[in-house]
Amino acid sequence: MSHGYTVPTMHSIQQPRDARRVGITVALCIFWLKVAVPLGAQSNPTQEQVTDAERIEWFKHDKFGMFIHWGPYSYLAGEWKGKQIPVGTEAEWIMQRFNIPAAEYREMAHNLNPTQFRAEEWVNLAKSTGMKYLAITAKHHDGFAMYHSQVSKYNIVDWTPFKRDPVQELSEACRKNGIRFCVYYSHREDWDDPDGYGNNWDFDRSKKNFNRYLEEKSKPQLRELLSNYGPLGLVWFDRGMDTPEHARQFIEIVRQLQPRCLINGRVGSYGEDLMGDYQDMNDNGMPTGGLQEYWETPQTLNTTWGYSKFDQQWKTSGDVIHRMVEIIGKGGNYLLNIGPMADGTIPSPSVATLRRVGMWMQANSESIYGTSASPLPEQPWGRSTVKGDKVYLHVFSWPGDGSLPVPGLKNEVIAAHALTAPSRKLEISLVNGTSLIALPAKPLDDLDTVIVLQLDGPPKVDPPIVTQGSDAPFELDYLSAVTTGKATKRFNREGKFHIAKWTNTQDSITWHLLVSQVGEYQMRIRYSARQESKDAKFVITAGGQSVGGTVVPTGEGYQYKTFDLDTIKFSNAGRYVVQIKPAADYDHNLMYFQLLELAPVGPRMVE
Ligand code: H79
Repeated sequence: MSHGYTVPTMHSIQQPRDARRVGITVALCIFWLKVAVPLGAQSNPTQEQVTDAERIEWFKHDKFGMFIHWGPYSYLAGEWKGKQIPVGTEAEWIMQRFNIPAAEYREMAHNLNPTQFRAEEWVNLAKSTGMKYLAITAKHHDGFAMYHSQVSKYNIVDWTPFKRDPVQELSEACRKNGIRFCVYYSHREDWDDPDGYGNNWDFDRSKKNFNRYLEEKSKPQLRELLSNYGPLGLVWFDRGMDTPEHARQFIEIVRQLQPRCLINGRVGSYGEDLMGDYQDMNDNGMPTGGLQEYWETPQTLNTTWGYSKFDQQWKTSGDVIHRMVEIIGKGGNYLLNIGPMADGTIPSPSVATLRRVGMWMQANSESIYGTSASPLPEQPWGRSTVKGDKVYLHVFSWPGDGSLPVPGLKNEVIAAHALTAPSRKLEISLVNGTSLIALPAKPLDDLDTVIVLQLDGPPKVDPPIVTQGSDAPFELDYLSAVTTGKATKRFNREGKFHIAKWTNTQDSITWHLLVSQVGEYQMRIRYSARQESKDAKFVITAGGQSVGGTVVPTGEGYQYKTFDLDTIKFSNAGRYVVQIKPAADYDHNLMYFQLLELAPVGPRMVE
């Protein structure tokens, strides 16, 4: 292995930049488009047909996965020439944060030599934690391949003394142990490639030929990963893509080579339409609930993805279990990251935490796998998950009086028991519509004791009723809204929530209000809207009144603004229904709705 810096092989075989830009790029584009079976790819002769629902079935069942961030940045461990990545930010971004020249970073990468790496041990840790899928950074933004790539010598086999392929070893260990093997691939960002996104300190942004990067590195490497490591559970893309068209090309490659492989939403441009099979929340994003497309949230165990020797801000096992239940109880998947050290050792606090989570999972995983979002709201004592006619109550804080209140369930509760003590039936009483479960004196697990409720059918609850504080406005947000038609609760690129996809009069959003202050209310609406929505009309109905409005574009992306509307009057105290819908049928989204506020105006009476 040469330790002197050599021009990257991939680049060195290429002609001078100018020639490369014109001729070779075009030729290669055509080559890839026509041949499309590079580098030992197995084509998909049967062209197996898989429906979207079939493809995502395992993912919705399995819920919990292991994310692994591992690369040359792990060797730096958050430090470059005495400068530190501040704790709380991502150590795998070190090359970008300190504008490390690609040539120096490449030199450094020769040092990666994970002699302590044992694929079987990593996979066993995932398995014993109850994780069902495992996704490793095959290439992060720094451009270094953690597998044996033929596309670029800048990979762990050809570039380091290690000379082994960890992606290969992990894929085999996963298969042996029944874990779905998945890869993370940063398809847009590449700080090593002169034409990739992100490195503007070495490479002149205006001279970049992004298409060359896509055709000569990103797509060929993706094809390698899909061709050489057996069936993949999913490809986890990151940072989005510059255009939907480019994103579609990546989707097409995955579909063609592995029709069963899932694609996460970050393959796309974070635009209006979901691209790929499911949405990823923001990094470390916590859900507020109510989302209507399937989603996952990637999360760290401390505050970095790649290993940092400085970051000791570890989540506890309790944090992890509570987050997991919160996420799964709101309808998503939990992808929890470890950042192994450069030598292949997993930091011991991570291992200790995961072991405790694994103990809990061993006894309680019935309340996790195969469950779905719970219609029960958050409770002061914990959260819940649902499977068929069962509700799993996850009790994080044990009630002092030994009585667990479960308000709002419209079903009959037939029986109750702790998940780990099924033979001991718990008494159930009903007081003013609230079921009270008589608990044992002490929790059976300090972190989360699961109580199973057997119901007379799938759980049913009334739609939430929005109440008002004295003089405070009603806040009608996406979460308490009931949607019909195509109106969909989603999150945007910045992780902000809104309602989108409503185009015609059948697509409405509705709230139930309990009015206690009689009188006039000023309505204010908060939304973001694209130019296409200019002058679209909407109508708000409440208490027999009807108020119209016209959409005003708010600029590119998601710039939420608040607009005053007319007033409405609630003449009597009591229940009201408020609804918003498009006033006509459009061929575009009405608006990205966030909030309707009803603020009391003038003198009024409290009844
Ligand atoms: O792989 C992990 C992150 O590196 C990656 N996604 C997860 C799964 C990621 N890609 N982009 N981002 C995260 C957005 C990150 C922005 C930041 Fe920064 C990096 C904030 C702090 C460091 C950029 C550089 C903005 C400030 C400095």
